[in-house]
Amino acid sequence: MLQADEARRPAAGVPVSSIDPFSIDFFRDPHPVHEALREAGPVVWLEAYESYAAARHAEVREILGDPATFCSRRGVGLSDFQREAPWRPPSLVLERDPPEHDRARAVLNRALSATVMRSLRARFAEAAEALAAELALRGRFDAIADCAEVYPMMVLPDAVGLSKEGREHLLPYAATVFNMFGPDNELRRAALAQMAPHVEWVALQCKRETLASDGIGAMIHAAADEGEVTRQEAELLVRSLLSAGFDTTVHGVGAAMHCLARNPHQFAALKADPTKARAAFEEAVRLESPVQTFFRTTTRDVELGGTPIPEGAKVLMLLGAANRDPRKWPHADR
Ligand code: OVV
Repeated sequence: MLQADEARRPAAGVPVSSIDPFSIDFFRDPHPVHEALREAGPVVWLEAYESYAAARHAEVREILGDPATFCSRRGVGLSDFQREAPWRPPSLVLERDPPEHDRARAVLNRALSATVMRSLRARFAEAAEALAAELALRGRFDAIADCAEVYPMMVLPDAVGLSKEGREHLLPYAATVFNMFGPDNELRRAALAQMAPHVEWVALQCKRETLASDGIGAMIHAAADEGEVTRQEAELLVRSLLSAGFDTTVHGVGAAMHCLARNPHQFAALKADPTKARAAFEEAVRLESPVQTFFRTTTRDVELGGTPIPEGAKVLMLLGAANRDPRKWPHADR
């Protein structure tokens, strides 16, 4: 059992940091702070949040590979669902651990299978060509507002089978979900203050009656017809697509454009050999980490990178820092 004051300070010798990885100032230029946290040690104590943090690749991998010890079901934000009620019913994939996670994940995997992706490919490619042609005509454009935020909206809502009305709720909803993972700061309070209409629209979109009969949403509901999940679970799985499918895609496309714009030689190499597109995208996602952080909660006393961590502790994985760990990649920033 966790002693109240045991959770409030780390074991002797654990590096302590006063850095706030959820402040606007930090987001402006996270890389020097990531480096400082990586170099401080394998595990760092974040004074501001009384939680542990891992910024190196090896420890982040260890955490991600051991869900029995570093669990998701107590929430992957700062809030511990065992102490505080979650702001929405927990996600069946994000906020669950094996084996429950795998049952829900299997339903999503089928709805997002290679076969389904192949059936979408022509439409997705046509939309990409049309947008690229239009942007090329303009000559100059904002890669985020005019491309990264536009393209997913051209293809994903139709693929899921959402109603035409109200799609402007999607990106604000996703931003809400991600800001709610953080501490009680300005960003989270702003998310809380404006979320109601987005939450309401998304809940309605998750219903079988609202979804088109030939989309990815309907495929998820078909698993409820088979008794594999309940109707309510099917709705929550559709909600996962609407929570995690849009904003991450915007940031993935945005990361790729950002990296190619800043590395003209790499852009030229890609144009010379377009078969490298997949590798280039993966590398952009490594460099910019569209999802920057998630927490886990310890289910037992454990040692991580030689640091003892008590049961019931929040451990922040700094995915963006781990993705640029020179211990893993000698030229991690390149
Ligand atoms: C990976 C991720 C991020 C945000 C939300 C969800 C998943 C979800 O399942 O709702």
